[in-house]
Amino acid sequence: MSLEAKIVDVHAREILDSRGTPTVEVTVTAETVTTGKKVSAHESVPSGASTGRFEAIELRDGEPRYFGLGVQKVVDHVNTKIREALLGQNVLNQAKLDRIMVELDGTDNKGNLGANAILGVSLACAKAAAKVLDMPLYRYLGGVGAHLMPIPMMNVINGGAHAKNTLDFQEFMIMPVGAETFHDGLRMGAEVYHFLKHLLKEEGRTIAVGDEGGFAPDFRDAREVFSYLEKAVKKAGYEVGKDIVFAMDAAASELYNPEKKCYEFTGEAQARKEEEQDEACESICRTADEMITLYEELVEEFPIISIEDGLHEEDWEGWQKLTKRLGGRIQLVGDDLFVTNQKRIKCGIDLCVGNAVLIKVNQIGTLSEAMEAIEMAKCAGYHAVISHRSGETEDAFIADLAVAVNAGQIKTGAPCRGERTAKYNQLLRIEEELGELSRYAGTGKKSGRTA
Ligand code: 2PG
Ligand code: MG
Repeated sequence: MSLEAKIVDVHAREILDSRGTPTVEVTVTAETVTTGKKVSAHESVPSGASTGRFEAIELRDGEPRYFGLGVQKVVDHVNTKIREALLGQNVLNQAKLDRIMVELDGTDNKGNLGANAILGVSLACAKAAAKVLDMPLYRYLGGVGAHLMPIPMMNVINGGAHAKNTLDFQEFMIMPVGAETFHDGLRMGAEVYHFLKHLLKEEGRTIAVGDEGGFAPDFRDAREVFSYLEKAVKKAGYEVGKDIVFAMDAAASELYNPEKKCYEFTGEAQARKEEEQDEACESICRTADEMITLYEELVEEFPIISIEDGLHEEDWEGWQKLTKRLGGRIQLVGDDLFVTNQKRIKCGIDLCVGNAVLIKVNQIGTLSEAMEAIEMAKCAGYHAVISHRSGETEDAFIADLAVAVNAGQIKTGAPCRGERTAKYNQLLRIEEELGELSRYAGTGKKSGRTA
């Protein structure tokens, strides 16, 4: 007889995320039928700033409290409709629980109950189930094969929608690929982060941080940022391109102007205007072709191994060109393009667009669908990168998920701000627990200092 643990309570509450904006937290309680043992687990829901148009719907109250951003309606959906539908169900039956909620919602985009309602319950159920079985979450989700520690993609310079500076591209990341272990990689990344801070300080630039913990001073453009990153890596005693490589998220949907049919770089124009007193520089616009050329140049000049959302979420043709020109050399990640949605990922695979999928559980709204999306990506030879949102909480579910599916990469911000380090610290715990079974997804060929 298979084990049964009945859901005896589902309860949601409104809490705050890392931007001081309300979000949902759900507690699920389950009782093992044979022993009467009760367990509870809670999990909260993240929220994006540069959200893709095709993401599942995040419901907000739209009332005066919290400037319309309250989630009391969502809390109510969990505490009434969803609770009623799930009471008595076996918490170990994740796929069925998720299906019940998807059917109860009845829409394609979870717009009735809210993806934030459904996801909170979905994740809390998985956590409760792991507790019923007395298993670590990554083991429950991934089974005996879960062992691969992801390379952190650490977003050390923030721009775009995550900072109020002149940087048009959103994220500039360092990846400690040369490390032999995850904890070694995390240390290398954190050291570079601190050297970067010194460099910025020395030059009198602000060291205030953006939403994901990266520094957010004004920069002229991507080239200037990557030059800084190179300097910081060298100062930290590591070899650029071998120990540490770079990645970026252009978040190009945010830059696209559909009327002008081009990508607008307002920050770059402003920086140029100030720096060169070039009054003529009102705006800088780039076509899709010019964007691809810019990426090619950057990839030539710097050891960039991954570019996310290089073009906007509806430009499949542009993405095909981008993939033809750069897909053989670097990772091209679809975030707003794929939105963790199997229909869009399938479309991308069929059109030979991109070669990696960013996985954000709240873009699709259930754990089962996110895991199916990972499976689909992997089967097609695409990488799956597990990702946080710019609005996060101290919960670390995605750390366990990254190891569970052996993703090999996790994007969860700078080594700074509690909601970012919560994920890195959970990975440290997992690595310690796995012991000799763990393997780091990097090359392990570090040439820099080993202290
Ligand atoms: C992204 C994410 C996370 P947001 O674009 O990849 O870094 O940002 O959560 O604001 O969509
Ligand atoms: Mg992105």
